[in-house]
Amino acid sequence: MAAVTTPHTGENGHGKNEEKSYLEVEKGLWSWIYTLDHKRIGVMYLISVLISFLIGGIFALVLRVELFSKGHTIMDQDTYNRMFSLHGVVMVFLFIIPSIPAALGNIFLPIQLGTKDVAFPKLNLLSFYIYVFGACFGLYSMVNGGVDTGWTFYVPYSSSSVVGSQSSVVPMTLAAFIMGFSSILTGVNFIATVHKMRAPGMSWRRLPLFIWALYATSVIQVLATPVLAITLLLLTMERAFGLGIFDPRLGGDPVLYQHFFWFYSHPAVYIMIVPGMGVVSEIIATFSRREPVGYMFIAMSSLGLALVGFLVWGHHMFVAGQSEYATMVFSALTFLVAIPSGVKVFNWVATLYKGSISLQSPMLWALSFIFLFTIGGLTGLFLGTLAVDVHLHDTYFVVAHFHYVMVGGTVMGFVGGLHYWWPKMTGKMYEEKPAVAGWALVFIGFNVTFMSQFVLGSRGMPRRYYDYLPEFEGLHRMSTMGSWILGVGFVILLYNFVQSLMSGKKAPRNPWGSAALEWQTTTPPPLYNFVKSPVVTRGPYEYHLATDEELSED
Ligand code: HEM
Ligand SMILES: [Cu+2]
Repeated sequence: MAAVTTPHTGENGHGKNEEKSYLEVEKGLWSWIYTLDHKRIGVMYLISVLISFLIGGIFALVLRVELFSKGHTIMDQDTYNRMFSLHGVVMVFLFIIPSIPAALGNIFLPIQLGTKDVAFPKLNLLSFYIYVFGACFGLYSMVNGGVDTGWTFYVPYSSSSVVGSQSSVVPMTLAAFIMGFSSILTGVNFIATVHKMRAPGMSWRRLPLFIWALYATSVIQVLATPVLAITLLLLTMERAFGLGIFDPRLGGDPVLYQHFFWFYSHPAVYIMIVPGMGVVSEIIATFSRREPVGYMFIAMSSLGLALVGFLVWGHHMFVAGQSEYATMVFSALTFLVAIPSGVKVFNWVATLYKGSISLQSPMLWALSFIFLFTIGGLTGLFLGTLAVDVHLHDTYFVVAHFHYVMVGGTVMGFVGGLHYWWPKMTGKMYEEKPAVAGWALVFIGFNVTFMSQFVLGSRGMPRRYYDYLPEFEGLHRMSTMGSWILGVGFVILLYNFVQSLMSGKKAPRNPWGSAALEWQTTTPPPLYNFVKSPVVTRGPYEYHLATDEELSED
């Protein structure tokens, strides 16, 4: 990458401090707590979301143990309800929504843009602390009785303290409310950064696909999250003062709650998946050593998903008492999602075709993403088909579908991105063999866990049930055993990362031979990302210009 100092960035590139890596310029806890460096903030997010993933994952494993055999296995019904609600809330609000944008995005968006930091570094730190503050409310409600409403907080169950739920709905919805602000602020920051902070020569057509994905995600975060915030605020007021907005006993309308909730939460599915798609686009280009086929199509389909994501929320309410006309329109609109999704999958596959593929661990995750997300997406079409959904609604088919999208999509993208960028972030290499072993176990375990749930659901096993009929026991056992394989896979991955931090080999500047900008700076990057501010003279995937000489200079 041609990197020369430009006159107006003179303060960058002087003195020894600028050449030290961001991990070394300052030491000690306070230098992290007060840091305004986007990379350090990203690392703090990364640690937080990994802790959340661990908590949510333990809940998942415990849930599956309860379902291993019918009847009472290890817990009573109420505890089960709390467990699956907490699993859902933690996974959605504390883990997958912030995972890629706030952790990996924070670290790599400015570097990929060739700039020193995000547009508003203080706002960035504030978003992190808002996230932590919100998460603390969540943790408080977990130890204070938990919630048993499901992660959707559907009314009247959540609004009524007389019927049903006696649980900590208020602190938990406040947690989601507060974390929403963190999400909005990160979105605003990224949008401003992409518009205003690009390095000279970094035109829109040269933006890495990860940036396009984060940009589309940020638009959704800014537009949709306020709706959730207001909904949860109304719910809290309803619960505290008996307002009667949603609760039918007070003259409210529970379907109204569902409209509000899904007007955020369907777009939120794209907050989860679009960044994963961005990561996958980067990995596929690097490990096929090829410019992505249909670069602009991949970029624009991210914006397309962001747009149609706003039009389909009613598919969650086909059987909730929505008008028949509305159900038909939402069903038809839902199929539109297939277009941008299909565009992406076709372009990735076309990139792989004739690419010179190297099957290193990040690539394994990217390929799994394509495979599993395709299954998740196609089964979404089943659920979007009115007549089929009447049968499948609220069965395990839905549970399997959204796990294929959220775990098969987002988590694969996140873990793949973690392997891809790990050397750049930490300056250390991990071992490839355990990385592949961990991947294999996660991939197999995941399919055993959730493929069986498609079958369970299509045979009529309802979701969120503590107990089931004897004929479902075999498949439930299979699912639970799959979750153990999955769990072991993640433990190996974690072990490998920890091992790499303690005794990993030093990472070279560009271990994968990528042409993209973030690999051209030193490893780990210096405080302001580049010792000399770069001037971009070509696109991020133009491999023919990355000469052997460039690739070997470390
Ligand atoms: C890593 C990302 C994951 C995310 C984002 C996620 C998300 C969710 C959500 C939102 C729910 C709530 C479902 C509902 O509304 O009823 C849920 C339920 C559930 N999840 Fe996960 N999950 C993840 C991983 C896992 C894993 C790895 C397992 C198994 C080992 C698992 C097992 C379950 C089970 C058993 C339920 C309860 C199903 C029910 O009773 O209806 N999840 N998950
Ligand atoms: Cu939806």
